[in-house]
Parts: sequence; structure tokens; C-alpha cells
Amino acid sequence: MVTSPDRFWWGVATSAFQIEGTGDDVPRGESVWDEFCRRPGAIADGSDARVATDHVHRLSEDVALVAGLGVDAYRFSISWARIVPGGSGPTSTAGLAFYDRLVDELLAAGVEPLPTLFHWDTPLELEQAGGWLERDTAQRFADYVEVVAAHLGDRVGHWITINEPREVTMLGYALGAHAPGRQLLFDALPAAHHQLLGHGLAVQALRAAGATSVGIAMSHEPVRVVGTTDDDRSAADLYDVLNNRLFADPVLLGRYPEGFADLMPGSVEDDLRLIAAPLDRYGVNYYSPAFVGAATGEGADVNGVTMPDGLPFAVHDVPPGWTGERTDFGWAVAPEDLATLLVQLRERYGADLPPIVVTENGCSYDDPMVDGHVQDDRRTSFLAEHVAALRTAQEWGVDVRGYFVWTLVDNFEWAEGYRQKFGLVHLDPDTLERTPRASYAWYADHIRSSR
Ligand code: GCO
Repeated sequence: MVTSPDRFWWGVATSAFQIEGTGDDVPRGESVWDEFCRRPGAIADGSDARVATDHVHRLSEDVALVAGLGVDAYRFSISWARIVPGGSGPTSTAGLAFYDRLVDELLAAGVEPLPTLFHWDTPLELEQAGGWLERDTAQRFADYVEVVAAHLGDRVGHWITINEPREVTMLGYALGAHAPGRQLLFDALPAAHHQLLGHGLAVQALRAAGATSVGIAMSHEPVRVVGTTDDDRSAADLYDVLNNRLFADPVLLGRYPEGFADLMPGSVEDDLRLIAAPLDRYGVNYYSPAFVGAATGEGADVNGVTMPDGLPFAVHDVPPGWTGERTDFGWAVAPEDLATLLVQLRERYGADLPPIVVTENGCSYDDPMVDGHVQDDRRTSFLAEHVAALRTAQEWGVDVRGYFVWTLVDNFEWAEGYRQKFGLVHLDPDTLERTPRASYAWYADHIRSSR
């Protein structure tokens, strides 16, 4: 272990599918996202992630960029299909060797590895057998976690089980904007339960392998009510239950919000005991609040996601009359909502809430490169304001132990392809050359001066 787990961790985050590239010399099985990219129209710019940032071949260069920030930890994800190409069955020694190298190079550079075991790239074969709608997928996930923990556990003490089960459920299975592209609406709920069960089983496997600390990364959207009527308020409450509490309550309280246990597959009581096993850290991914009012009955396009007709609430990208800042993705910039969210979590979950780590926060801005330099002042302000909001929450008594910027280098931004640029480092899409932006230098300075 490089740093004390109790000290505040500065970090930067990535995920396997978004950066690695397929890498013929380090072969991996296909994931749902490989298949989704082949569907005409699924990815806004028609791209795929076969090359992505070509991290598999540029690992040492990327570790040097991570280390150059002076961060305590690097949050990356392990590709399940690189370790177990078919989702279950034989393990790939080349896959394990790739992550050995990553972990060893990070440790040699004085950076703590913080792997996430599932960041959306379900092995395709498992999806073809029903994916997260099937209980068996949770068990297969636990089998893979056991393999990884046994292999890396001598050098990796800190783990994150799964990333954002909400997005996989809502965007992947309910609305179809992400892989696997299903449009099941409320019938998608079993995918939520089975991912949470996978998390619970993974916690068990990691503890058995002697993990020092285990956490989960959850996306949270603090909800702002659009409108003033009772209908607006109850629509916003329902959105909050579906998008925040449906995932956090089982993990932190061992129960589903009222009425939801009955919508889950089978009897969930025993599963909930596993799902609620105590965690060392609660990871919060925060980008923007949700603006929600009473249902209009009509669908809408919200920041690239098609909301179908007939939803019980109306979601707005920003409320009517919004004059605040928006990122190039169209997301509202609202650092104050991060402080509100952190306080709200403490109020909602009290002693059941472990110390929080902000496991992702960042923004998409595409400022021009001039003479090899990108002066991305809007990203720097965004990050500085969100770190300040985190400090405010700490002053209000919330135990926050870390902050991870999303992301290191521009990468494959899911259904947006390469159009959204979240990197502290600019990526030339043709040459794959990496150029640190001004925000990279700011973050490195900020970390240094905060020690
Ligand atoms: C997440 C996403 C990241 C995205 C980022 C920006 O965990 O939210 O998985 O992979 O790239 O959130 O949209």
C-alpha cells in the first residue's frame, strides 16, 4: 500500500472500455458495447472503441501522465471479458498479465491502484443469455471477481465493485440509449437487483481474499423540482426514488424504497442481507442535477437520451429560463448541488453511510489547441468550484475522503462516441498523441498545494 487509507485521496478515473482498445496482442472477449457499437445509429458519431485511446499499447505513457498529476490513487476498471473472455469458463493469462503490469507500474510510480470490477462492459456471451436480467450473471460476476482478487490481492488492497448500476439499468435496459439497447421500461428492474446482488457477492469474495477496503461507485443526481404544483413535487420525488434511492437504499439500508421489493424478481430478503454488507467507502459520481416536473405525457430528448411518451415525470435538460453555465454536453454546471447532495446523503443515511469518496466529477469542454496548448479555463473553473463545494460539505460535517476527476485522457464517451471531451489531457484522434491541457497543470498544482 502506498498511502494511508484514512488520508484524503486525490485521484483521476478512467474505465476499461473507454480507453483500452481491443488490443490484438492482449486479446479480450467481446462485450455488450462492442455489439452495440455495430448497430447503425447507436453511437452519435458512428465510431466504436476498437482503438479508443489505445491504452493497451500506451500503458506506460498513461501511467506517467497519472503520476505527473501527483495523485494518491488511479481509479481504472478491469475488463471482465479480458479476464474471462466468455463471461464464464476459462481465464485469460494474457489478460491477467496486462493488469499485473498496470498495477506494478502504478505502484512503482507511487500511485495507489483503485480498480473497479465492472464498468458496464458485460461479456457479450452472458448478455446473449439474458445479461443482468438473469440472476446467474451475478454469480458469474462473483466468480470473475474471485479470480481477479486472488491474482491481484497481494498488491491491490482497495476495490470498487460496480460502477453506476443506475445507468446500466435505466439507459441500458429501460430506455435503450446504451448497451445492451433494451427498451423494457419498468421491466428493466431485475437488472438493478441482479447488479446489486453481484455487488453483494463481490464484497463477499473481496473480503474472503483479504481486501483492505471495499466500496461501490454510484451516480447521484440531486433533483430540483421544475414548477410549483403538488404534481411537480410528487413527480420529482418519484424520479428521486427511481434514480437515487432505488440503488442507494438497498446498499446502505438493506431495503428497497416502499413498493419496489415486490417489483423485483423472486423473494429478495436474503439477497438484501448480502447487498447491504458494510462498506469502507461509498463512491459518489456527480456531474449535474436533474430538473424534474409533472408528467406531460409526451416524450422528449434530454441531452441525447430519448425519453419515451407516457413517463410519470418530465425531465428537462435545464429548466425554462436557465441562465447558468452549461458544458459542451449541455449539462448544467451546478457545483452547489454537490454540497447539497453530500449533505442530503448524510441526512438520509446517517450512521449507515460510510465515508464518501467522490469517485467521478468532471466536464466535457472542447477548447481549441493553439500552438500545442489548450487553455481550458472552463474545465479548471468547473473543477475548482466542485472541489470548493466538497470542502463546504466537509465543513458542514460530511465525512468526504477523496475526489477523483473524470477523466485522464479524452476517450470513448459511450453513445456520444468521441464527440465529448472530458480529459485533463487532449487526445489527437488521428495520431493518438496526448497533450496535457491547462487544467492538468492546475489540478497538479492544486494537489501539491493542498498537502
Ligand atoms: C460514469 C461514466 C463515465 C462517463 C462519464 C461522463 O461512470 O458516469 O461511466 O464512464 O464517461 O460519466 O459521462
